[in-house]
Amino acid sequence: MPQVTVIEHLLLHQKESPMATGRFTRLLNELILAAKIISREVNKAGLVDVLGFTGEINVQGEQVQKLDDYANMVLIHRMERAGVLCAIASEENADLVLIPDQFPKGDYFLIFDPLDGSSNIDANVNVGTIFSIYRTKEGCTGDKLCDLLQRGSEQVAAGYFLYGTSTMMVYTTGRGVHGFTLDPSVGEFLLSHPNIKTPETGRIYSVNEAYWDYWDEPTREIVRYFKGSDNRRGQPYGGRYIGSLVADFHRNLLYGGIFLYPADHRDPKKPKGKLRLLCEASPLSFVAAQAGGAGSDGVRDILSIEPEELHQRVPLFIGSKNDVAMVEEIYAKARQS
Ligand code: AFP
Repeated sequence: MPQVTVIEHLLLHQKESPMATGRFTRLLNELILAAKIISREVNKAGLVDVLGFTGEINVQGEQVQKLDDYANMVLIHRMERAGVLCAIASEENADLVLIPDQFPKGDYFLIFDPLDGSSNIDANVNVGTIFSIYRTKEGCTGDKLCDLLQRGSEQVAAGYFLYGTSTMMVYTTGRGVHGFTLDPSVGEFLLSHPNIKTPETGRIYSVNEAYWDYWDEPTREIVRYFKGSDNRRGQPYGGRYIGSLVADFHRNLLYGGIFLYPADHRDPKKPKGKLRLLCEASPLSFVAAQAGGAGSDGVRDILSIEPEELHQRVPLFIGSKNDVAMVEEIYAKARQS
């Protein structure tokens, strides 16, 4: 079987993809290199002193794990030198990461979650890097947030690296979703999952049901729908929840299903749920949509939401199209009654 790398794939489809400019290819190359370095560290996590906490608290008020810190540092170090970015934003940094004056700037804006699911690292559970890429508007200097923030529908590319049984890269430039698996013997991501399509109706629901008491009645009705037998399948969906969004999302993308992280109405810390619009919900919703699925906050398509702040949180219902539509339908009925 001919083996195709990510960059070859991008270049082969250059005609369909206006993204395959030299600058975008460079951006992707640097991102891939950073992910390979992170993957190498994640893979030896049990062997060297990289597990546990650094003792610091990040912008989300969470303890920073050493590997989070490392992944963030590798990404920033590589990407600020790439010469193609106008600014960078990370889940781990409160403010924009500006491109230092000694490096050339470009016209892309990169947002990432360096190591999603990191609270699972010590248990050897799959974690991942989620990324989202925008082109900046003309005249943007990269130091004003208001010039950089755009709706998810404006993303030029998005995807994730999953550090699991093998390391994978799944991404879209708006022309389908493609998955590549890292072959450690050659050090390249090779095309393994061309043109991923997710089933229109899934068979898995993924939610942290421990929050049942914190949900409003329509949210409980939604979860009852998936776990009961009075649904489109005529039988309960299988319950699967890793607690590592990128891993839960990836499994559901391949098998069909829905991931839910609703608003916690009684938790003042999470009035909009826990997940972040820009570095988690938007990029994964772009991937889901390109695979034939959808992402919603229960009312609107995630990709249509106008961001107001860098670390904005949003309720997230993402996965198979019909399952996400059912969530919106139940919330809409509840609003009318
Ligand atoms: P960490 O990066 O702190 O592990 O958080 C992971 C995450 O943001 C996302 O990956 C999970 O889906 C979600 O949190 C799990 O949250 P709960 O523990 O509240 O279910």
